[in-house]
Amino acid sequence: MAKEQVTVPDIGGGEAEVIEVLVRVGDEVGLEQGLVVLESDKASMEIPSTAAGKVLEVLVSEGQQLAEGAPILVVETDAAGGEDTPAGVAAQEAADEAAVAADAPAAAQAESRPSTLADGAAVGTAGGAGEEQVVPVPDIGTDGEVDLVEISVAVGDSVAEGDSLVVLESDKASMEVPSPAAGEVLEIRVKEGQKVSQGTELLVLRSAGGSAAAAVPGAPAAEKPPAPPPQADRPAAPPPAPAAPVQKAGVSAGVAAGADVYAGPAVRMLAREFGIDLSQVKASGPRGRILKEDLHAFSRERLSAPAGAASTAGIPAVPEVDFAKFGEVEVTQRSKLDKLTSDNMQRSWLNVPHVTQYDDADVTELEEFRASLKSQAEKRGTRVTPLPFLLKACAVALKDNPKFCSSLADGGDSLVYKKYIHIGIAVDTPAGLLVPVIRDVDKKGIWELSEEVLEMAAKARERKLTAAQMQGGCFTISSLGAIGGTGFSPIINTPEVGILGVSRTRTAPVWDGQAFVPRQMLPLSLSYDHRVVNGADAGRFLTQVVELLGDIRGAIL
Ligand code: CAO
Repeated sequence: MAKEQVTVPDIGGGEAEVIEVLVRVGDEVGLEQGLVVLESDKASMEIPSTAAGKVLEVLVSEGQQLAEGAPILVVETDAAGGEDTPAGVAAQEAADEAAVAADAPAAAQAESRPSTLADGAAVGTAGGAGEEQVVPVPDIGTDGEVDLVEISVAVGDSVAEGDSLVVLESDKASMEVPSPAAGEVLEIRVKEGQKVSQGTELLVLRSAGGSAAAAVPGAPAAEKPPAPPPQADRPAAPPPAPAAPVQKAGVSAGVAAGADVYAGPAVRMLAREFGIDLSQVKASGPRGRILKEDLHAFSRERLSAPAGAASTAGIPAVPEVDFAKFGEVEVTQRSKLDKLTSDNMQRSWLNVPHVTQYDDADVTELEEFRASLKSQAEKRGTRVTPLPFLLKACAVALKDNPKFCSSLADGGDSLVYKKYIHIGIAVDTPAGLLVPVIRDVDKKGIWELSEEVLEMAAKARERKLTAAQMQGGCFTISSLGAIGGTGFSPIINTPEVGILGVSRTRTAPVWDGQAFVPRQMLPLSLSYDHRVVNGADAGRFLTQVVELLGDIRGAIL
């Protein structure tokens, strides 16, 4: 009998979080058996055992950050030898190396080494828009074959650079292959279910721009633009969107597709075996990860449901209609972001009893003050819209009305009061709705907020927001002021409990006690979760926001 310590192999540098521990003390493990699931910001991966035997000690727990070499567990093996003998260590190192070669997370590896296949070989004239290029499977960190589990595009689709083209899956990781350039899909050269390896030609793309397509066959990889690392099995646009928060979307590709779903390779494989569409499964794992138990629960629920049962929450499904019977139609695929938003809107609408309260703020003086800042703003290279003032006013009201800064927990038994003031702003982008979060609004001034709003909105429109930049909001502002309208009822961005809708400022006659005078009136609508916030709380909150906007000194002092 000997004791062997299993450590984290080369995971491509940096640290990764333990999101699942797959074994317990006393378990018998075999060589290559998954021990823990690690997740970095690029990939999630199962770490295989480099020793066979009985688990004596588990040295990690969920949530812990691990780097290469960190001990995971101690296994009692059949081999003769002392504890941690040099031979044992050498064997361990050899095994680690083998594990790296075979199993290291594809995404992490792809990131840590130069791309050998860059992003596609041009088959047309090099350079310039309209060029055709073949997109192959990039360096996926293994020479072996992996399954092509989903084709995310169709011939004729327009794709942006970085859009997912296909989803690949090995027994250790799943990853999306991003488009190397913006363009149109001319031909698809693979089928779902097919085995592929590095270099397999996936599709032909006619590039819209030309820069990425300027790669010439045979040119050294280093001269080509680096391939964006394959994305891990996480939704592309994670967290909140106002009424469009995180969570996973449905995937149209049918049973067990779920490329937008956050789940590990083993779960995806099981879902395919069971014929389960992962987008329908409720996740209970950390940060919305679907676990095997969730699949079992889903199957049990489905089996016990009466035949022909209604859709989720017992609500009868809207029947599908063949609109082509009535005239010409065009069917388009919805973007992932649209589907995420759709799911989140529905979840919030069905789960949360919404009430919306309306009021108008007299922003006449505020608008004068804002106008007076114009030349200063130009000098600073920024511009000041009403939004930073709304952020400041809400920050004060959130502090004074802490229920608006809370979320339900423990199935409704507890309320979590957040001591920070992070506010999300809904941003309308060509791809759909995104909600970057402005942190510590209470601690920032108008100039800083103006710059941050502009920066976040620009990042949102360029799809450059990180997951972290869309998480942690306490409250959301959805401003349609630049677009128009006199009022609307925003849907709460759960698990937050309030959202402020902002419509267009208009000049309205206001009675000053002696006469009607023209005033600049800003329509506001506050939707709140009536399980947490009652009407009086909401009345106080909105009245305070209106007062602060009427005399902004109270908010910015
Ligand atoms: N009334 C009148 N004018 C307004 C206004 C209001 N309430 N709010 C903004 N404006 C003006 C701005 O002042 C700016 O004009 P000036 O440059 O002359 O000052 C102009 O409208 C354009 O503003 P903007 O849109 O560039 O900036 P913003 O700070 O008002 O908003 C952002 C930023 C990102 C919130 C906005 O661009 C956006 O995407 N809004 C849509 C949000 C959305 O879709 N909500 C719905 C979610 S639920 O489906």
